[in-house]
Amino acid sequence: MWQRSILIAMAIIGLFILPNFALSTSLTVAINLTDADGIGEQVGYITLEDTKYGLLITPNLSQLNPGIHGFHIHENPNCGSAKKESQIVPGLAAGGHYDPTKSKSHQGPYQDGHLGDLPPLFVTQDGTATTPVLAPRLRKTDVMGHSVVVHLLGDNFSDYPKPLGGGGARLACGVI
Ligand SMILES: [Cu+2]
Ligand SMILES: [Zn+2]
Repeated sequence: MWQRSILIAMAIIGLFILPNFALSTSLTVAINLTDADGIGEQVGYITLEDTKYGLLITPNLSQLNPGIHGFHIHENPNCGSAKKESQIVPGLAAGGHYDPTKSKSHQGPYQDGHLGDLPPLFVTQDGTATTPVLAPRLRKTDVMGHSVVVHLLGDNFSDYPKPLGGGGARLACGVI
C-alpha cells in the first residue's frame, strides 16, 4: 500500500515540476563573425530564456571590440553575405529588423517599432560580453526561425540621425 502512495505522490510532484521545467528550458544559439565569404569564426553563444518579464538573453561572447553594440533580431534565419549595389555586404542575408507588424520604425526594445529591437550588447575592455539583456515584448517562440545580429557600433533607438540606430556593419550573427 505504501508503495502505491509513493507512486501517487511522485506523480503529483511530477505534475508540478514538469511544466515548470518545460517553461524554463533555454535555447542556445551559436554566434559567428560575419565575413564577405559567408560565415566566419564562432565567437561564443547566447542563451534565450522566457521569463515573466520577457525574453532574457544571456551572452557568452569573446573577440568583439569593446563598447556598446546594436543588437537585434533580424528577419531571415541566414547569417551569410549578400550583394547591395554591387558590393558584397557581410551578414546582409539576415535581412532587416524583425518587424511582423510592419511598423518600419526603429525605436528600441521598449516602444512599438520593430519587434526585433533588443537592448544593446555591452562588451568589456577584454572583448567579452556576458551581461544579460531583457527584451520585454519578446518570447522565445517569436524569435525562432529568425537570426540575431551584433553590429559594429551602438544603438540610439531611433532612425535619426542614422537609420536603424546607427549600428552600421554587421559584426556577428547567429541563426535561431
Ligand atoms: Cu541589427
Ligand atoms: Zn529596429
